[in-house]
Amino acid sequence: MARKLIVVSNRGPFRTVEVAGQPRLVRAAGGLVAALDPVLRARGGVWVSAKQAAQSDLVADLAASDHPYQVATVPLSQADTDDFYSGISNSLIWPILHSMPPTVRISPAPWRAYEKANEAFSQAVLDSSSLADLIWIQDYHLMLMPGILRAARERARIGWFCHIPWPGVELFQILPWYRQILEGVLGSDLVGFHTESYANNFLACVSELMNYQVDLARKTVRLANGRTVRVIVAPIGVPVDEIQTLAADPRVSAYAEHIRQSLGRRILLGVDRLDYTKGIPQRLMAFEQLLRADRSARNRYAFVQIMVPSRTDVQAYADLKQEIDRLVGDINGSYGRAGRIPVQYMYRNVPQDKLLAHYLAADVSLVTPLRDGMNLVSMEYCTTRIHGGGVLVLSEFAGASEYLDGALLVNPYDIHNLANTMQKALDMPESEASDRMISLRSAIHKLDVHRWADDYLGMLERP
Ligand code: ADQ
Repeated sequence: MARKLIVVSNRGPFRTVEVAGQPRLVRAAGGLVAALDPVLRARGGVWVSAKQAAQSDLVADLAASDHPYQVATVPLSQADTDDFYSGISNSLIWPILHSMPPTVRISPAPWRAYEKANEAFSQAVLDSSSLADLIWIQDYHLMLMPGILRAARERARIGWFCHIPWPGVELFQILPWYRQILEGVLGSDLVGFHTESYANNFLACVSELMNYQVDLARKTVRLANGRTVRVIVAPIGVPVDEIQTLAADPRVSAYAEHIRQSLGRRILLGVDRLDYTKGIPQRLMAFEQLLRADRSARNRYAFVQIMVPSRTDVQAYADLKQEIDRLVGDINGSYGRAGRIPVQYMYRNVPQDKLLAHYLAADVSLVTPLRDGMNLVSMEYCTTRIHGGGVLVLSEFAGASEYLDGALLVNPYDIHNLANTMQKALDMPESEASDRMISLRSAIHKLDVHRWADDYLGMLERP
């Protein structure tokens, strides 16, 4: 019998919204939830995550319902959450792992909150699991957890997966706690990354900063106590069948048609969490160049940017929102007229069927992050193109660019080239777009998220 799966991540599968004055749980946005929710639905298990305000009773109701997997929550104080989540994880670790060193000062106080949070998550897992279970820890918020669990349960099967990039040694060691972090991650049996270069960067950090034997060819680390940690490249994908089924729903295609009719122009689409790694201002500046270069462009093209609010309590995110608002205002002020607004901009969570309708409606998908672990939006776009067509413009700094043959690759820092690539995508002959999409869709099928989980968990299960 398959072992029970315990998935652990900071954010869980739900967020709370208010409907008619009552709190209600809906699926959270973001790549990690988009990937793991279908896996747990198919396989069952427990998802352990931080308790969000107002969620506890609703989660208890879920336990009593026929939800396909269990949900357990870890209570953290508001002060610890602020320091652990916003202070350390999202203000320091996130930018450094994306090779974007922060300008904030590193102070010793919040690190204790990161340790405490990792201890609290570990205790919750120890309380709700047995030695036979597979424990799969997700992402950079919980890098100490494998080490804490290992100290408590020497023979547990523990995996850790990094959803974001791993930088080179010189950047990683900016984090004053780099030893503790590496020691923590190495509590795992299996460490996973999206790409070869992230895995190699991690091994280089272990090799240069720790006193352990690293075998670069085999991707293993031998610890002082003789235990071996395996490092693997396990590129994530999207739930292909689920997305295709939804994309084929006539209500979704009718809504896509409605979007096309109401805009009445060819559509370029951006879909992102609002994050400075996603390159949204650069994309807007490139669109502005395209409009500036050709007076007729404003009548022919519309740019739809959908952004989900994210980390609003971190200053850099609030600043970015202002910058984007200003850019959108400038472009629409300069090039728009009644009924012909160049940039249509939504800043909210969009339900999945509506999101897929936008993918279906879009002639060009602009996925141009400055750096991105993988990027699921690029794959969601190609998965919805069940009738072929559509062009993907993809940053060469997204992990996905290593797998998605058929995309038009761009350097998102080079605004001029980005504008030219947008134009090239819009002008691409149908036969070329169709050939490229065939190649992209073949890559997407190989990257299916269920295959990703099966491969990873299969390896974690084997000692
Ligand atoms: P993210 O940084 O969140 O994920 P991404 O992989 O693109 O980035 O996933 C974003 C998800 O949010 C997609 O499923 C998208 O559909 C959804 N989304 C975006 N805007 C939305 C909106 N307005 N409303 C509703 N949903 C919206 C992290 C890493 C990535 C990595 C994933 C998975 O940063 O590099 O690919 O984890 O490992």
